[in-house]
Amino acid sequence: ASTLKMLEGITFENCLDDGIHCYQTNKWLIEVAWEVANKVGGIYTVIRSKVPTTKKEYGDNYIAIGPLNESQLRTEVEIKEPEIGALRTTINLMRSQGVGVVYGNWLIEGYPQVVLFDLKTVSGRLAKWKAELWEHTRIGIPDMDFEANNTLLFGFLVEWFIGEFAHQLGSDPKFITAHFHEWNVGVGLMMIRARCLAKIATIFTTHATLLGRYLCAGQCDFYNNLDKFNIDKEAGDRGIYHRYCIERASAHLAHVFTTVSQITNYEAENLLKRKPDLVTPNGLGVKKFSALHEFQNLHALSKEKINNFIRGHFYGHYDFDLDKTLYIFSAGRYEFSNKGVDMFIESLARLNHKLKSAQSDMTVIAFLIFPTNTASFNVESLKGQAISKQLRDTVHNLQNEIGKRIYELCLKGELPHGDSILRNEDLIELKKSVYTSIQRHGLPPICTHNVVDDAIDPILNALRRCQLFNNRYDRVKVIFHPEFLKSTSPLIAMDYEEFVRGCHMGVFPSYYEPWGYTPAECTVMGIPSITTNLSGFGCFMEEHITDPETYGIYIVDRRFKSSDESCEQLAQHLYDFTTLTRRQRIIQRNRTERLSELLDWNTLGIYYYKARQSALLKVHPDMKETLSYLQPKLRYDKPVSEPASPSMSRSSTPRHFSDNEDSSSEDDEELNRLNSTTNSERSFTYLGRPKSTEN
Ligand code: G6P
Ligand code: 1S3
Repeated sequence: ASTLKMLEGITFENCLDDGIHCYQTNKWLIEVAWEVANKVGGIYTVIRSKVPTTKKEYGDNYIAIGPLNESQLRTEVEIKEPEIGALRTTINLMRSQGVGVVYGNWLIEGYPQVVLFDLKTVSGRLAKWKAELWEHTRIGIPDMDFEANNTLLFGFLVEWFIGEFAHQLGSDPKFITAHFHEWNVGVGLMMIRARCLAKIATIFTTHATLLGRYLCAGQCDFYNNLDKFNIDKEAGDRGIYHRYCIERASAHLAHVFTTVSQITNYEAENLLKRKPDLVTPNGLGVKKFSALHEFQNLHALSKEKINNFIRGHFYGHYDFDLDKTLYIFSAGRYEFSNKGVDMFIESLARLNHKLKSAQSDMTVIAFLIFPTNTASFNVESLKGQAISKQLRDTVHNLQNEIGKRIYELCLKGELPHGDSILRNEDLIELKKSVYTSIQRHGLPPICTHNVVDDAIDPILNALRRCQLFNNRYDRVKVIFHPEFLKSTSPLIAMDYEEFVRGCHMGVFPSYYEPWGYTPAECTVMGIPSITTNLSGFGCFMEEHITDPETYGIYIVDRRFKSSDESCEQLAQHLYDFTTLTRRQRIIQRNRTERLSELLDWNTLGIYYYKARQSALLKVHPDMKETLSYLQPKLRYDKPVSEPASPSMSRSSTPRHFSDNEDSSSEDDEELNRLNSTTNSERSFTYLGRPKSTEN
């Protein structure tokens, strides 16, 4: 924020002026999401990472509400009782009516207060509330849709809570905003409006549309037909009409409707029939390092851990040079075509062919991390790790022994030679380990686990169809890890963040991706990534960066090209990446990491701020004069050392140098400059103008 202040005199913190006085103005924010203290997917990341910025504005007048998930409660929440006041009275009143309410602090940065409802305790009210929903909205929820029934119970509880809380705050002027995320909490918003709760400003944010997700998964030409779908019929055909109605009603009833990207903005306009008032892009809590090269060191450390796994996994076939090996990966919710896993695998096959034809000495190892049902670890994978560990231990012991022997000899004034250092019995010990490690029947496995539906698993079948079997002659090797990464795993003992840091590139060629946190996470860790112009993140980066490729953000065109052309473009990006020298990769990582500030909530929080102010204005038009508005303009120009028309290499890559080349180059200057640049000197602008100049 200090950068922004220096540059323009207007910062996110400036706009928090009324936030600083939120106690005096009685300003409250209640954020409602299914994923509050309940990790399911991307919305958890949105809420969690945004908390520190939100709390800057609201302090303890921020309350997050979610459903109680007992399996996560102990690790996510410190349970407490609220202090005396409106919140405590509200919770106690609900409890006295038999509602199970857990209050506490979410164990995340910012330590916000959370209210969680135990839906079991109100199941007896389902029929009554269903009837009431029908009365107000004519939306009927089928009995067998267990999930939708739960969303109904939750919605009624949220409305009850907010209504009571507003009442308990008393008759003084108060400014309450209730922000709802995604269709599954929409009933709460609908009931606030249906029961005409006065002066509650409501916001509905959709992170994807129900129909969009379903239609895309069905292999249709989604984007060219967005304005042509018979949406009621499509929803009915898929058995989600009632859910769709809740989503659409929530979007229409909210004072302010927002979504996470321009592409979903367009989708929502067509499928929900309301154009979002605002796009609220997703940010991240960016870790600030005191020295910029720190994240590069972390890359090297994490990569070494991956190297260890690879040595074991490819035992008996370990004939490639890890110094000339690149680790790329894709990861996420297992939606095969929506997340572009189909295209990734096809491009890997093409990359394999390109590398072989060019007789490249590079090896690419592609990890696919998509959880699905598994029976157990693959025995071959475990065996590989055990064998390499045994060899490592043998060598380590021997190393110690040899060290001692040399020391003993030297003490006696002798110099070590051949047999006196490495004895016959040592060689026998080594031979045993080496022979076990080279005797392998079959190829290194393409999957680390036994997948339950092996024969019909889409990833396994695509790998088989493309003949990516980890043969010696393959320059592209593949490893499907059908489970999220854990630091306690006997195979890849790393958590996700550590793993990403150790890789060279993340590849996310999504077809349906309203935002896409995975490439954003790569970016803030300084890891280049490939995404598409159908993902919210890809479009956002294209909009704000003059030449994204120079910053390690590759965007495949899946919108205006055929799948075959997109696949070729992806394979070419991957191939070009293999031609970079280590030096160029380091420079590129520095540039990628520079984009962190763009994705930081300290920057992007402004959009949520705007949404809240707009919603409050709708219910308190008298506030108008006191609000200041900003029009953020974020732009990253080409890196200074990037020539306007590159003399060598493709325009997207840092300039070409060999690893040994003399170091008096422009990119050296860039390396030095980057290593000494402080955050406040980065070429990042943020332009503001007051509300009065806006239309
Ligand atoms: C970081 C480290 C360097 C290391 C390099 C490897 O930049 O600071 O010491 O040589 O990573 O880069 P690579 O792209 O080959 O993994
Ligand atoms: C959604 O989660 P998903 O992976 O099902 O919400 C995320 C947070 O806004 C978003 O990043 C993602 O693209 C959406 O698809």
